[in-house]
Amino acid sequence: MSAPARTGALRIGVVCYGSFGGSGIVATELGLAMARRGHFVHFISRQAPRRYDRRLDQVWFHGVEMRDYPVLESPSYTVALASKIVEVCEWEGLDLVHVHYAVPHAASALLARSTLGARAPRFLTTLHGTDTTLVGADPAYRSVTRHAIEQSDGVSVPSEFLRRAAVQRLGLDPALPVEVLPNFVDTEAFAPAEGPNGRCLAQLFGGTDPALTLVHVSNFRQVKRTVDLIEVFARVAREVPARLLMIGDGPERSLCETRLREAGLADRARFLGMQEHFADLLSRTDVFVLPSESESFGLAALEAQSCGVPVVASDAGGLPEVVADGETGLLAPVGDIEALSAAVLRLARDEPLRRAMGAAARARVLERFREGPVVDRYEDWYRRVLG
Ligand code: GMT
Repeated sequence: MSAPARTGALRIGVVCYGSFGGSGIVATELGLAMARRGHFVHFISRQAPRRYDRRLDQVWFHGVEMRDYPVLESPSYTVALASKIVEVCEWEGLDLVHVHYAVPHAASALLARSTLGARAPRFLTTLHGTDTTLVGADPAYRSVTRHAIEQSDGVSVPSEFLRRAAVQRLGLDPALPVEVLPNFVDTEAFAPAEGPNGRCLAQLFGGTDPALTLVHVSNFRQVKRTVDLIEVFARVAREVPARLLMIGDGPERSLCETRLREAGLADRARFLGMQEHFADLLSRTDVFVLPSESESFGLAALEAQSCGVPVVASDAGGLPEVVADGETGLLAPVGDIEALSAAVLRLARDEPLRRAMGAAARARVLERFREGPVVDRYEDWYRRVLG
């Protein structure tokens, strides 16, 4: 297998979760962007990543086969994934394998590299958030996850926050070189609304009342604190005409719907569930709200800002690196319902401020988080690791 020229096409393996989570989206969008640049990209996961585009040349998907036998406690995804990585490396002659979300992907990669020996490609690991702050930090996973990350040929994180958290929570060697490569967004796909405003929202809410539309997008896991958002919405709706758009699905969704019904506000909210294409709708809302307990970055907040929608969020984790407090949105302490509500009401009552923050949000995304320049940085990282 000839070593890739520093400028030649690379053969890249991408390991990720195919689910809707931010890490799967970043992994998929990065892989597709690399394929559009002429590289050969092989996705390896349980199910095809959500935004995986089968029409693109030079993109393949390899499903991890899980086999269950009575003797096994449970099918071993870690071993099955490692075997699939070995197989794809051997058959496709990969130059590097980039795993997203360390648990258990970094361990599978380490196992695959050990199996391949001298034939092994380079292995890179990107930490995405809960693999570091929650799951990976759990004593049940911590020691092997830390070791596997430290054995990677390269490590990246999306924020300075997560770089620090990897040392503080996972005990990663502080001397380990870690690249900070932020989430990125297709600023043409996620762009400010054009044409008559509110068309879609009027259909959705069955009326064109000039209500302020709050929006939230997530996997409704506990870490998102979506119930806080319901509390905030109830306070805001008492003060101004408001409606709430909830996009995504997950364990806390039913509780949110129950709380809204209890508050007599169910008619003011729409839950759309998982959505593949929601950028146009997102661009027609007024304030994006993300009250998370923790966020390594906050990809959904980035996508909202790219649409020119100001963000009200908790000052958790990497969010202050994404939302410029007072410039592109407003931040408040985690769990502080009063402060979050006051921030939303401040934007609700000041349209010029809301528009100015939306414009500043768009400008900042174009300057710092546009897909092209960030993918350039990933590609540069790949080539540096390949030497
Ligand atoms: O947002 C989620 O909870 C899904 C999670 C994941 O692991 O896929 O997303 C993480 O990775 C995203 C992409 O790097 C980040 O934008 C999210 O902030 C991060 N989530 C958390 O840290 C909770």
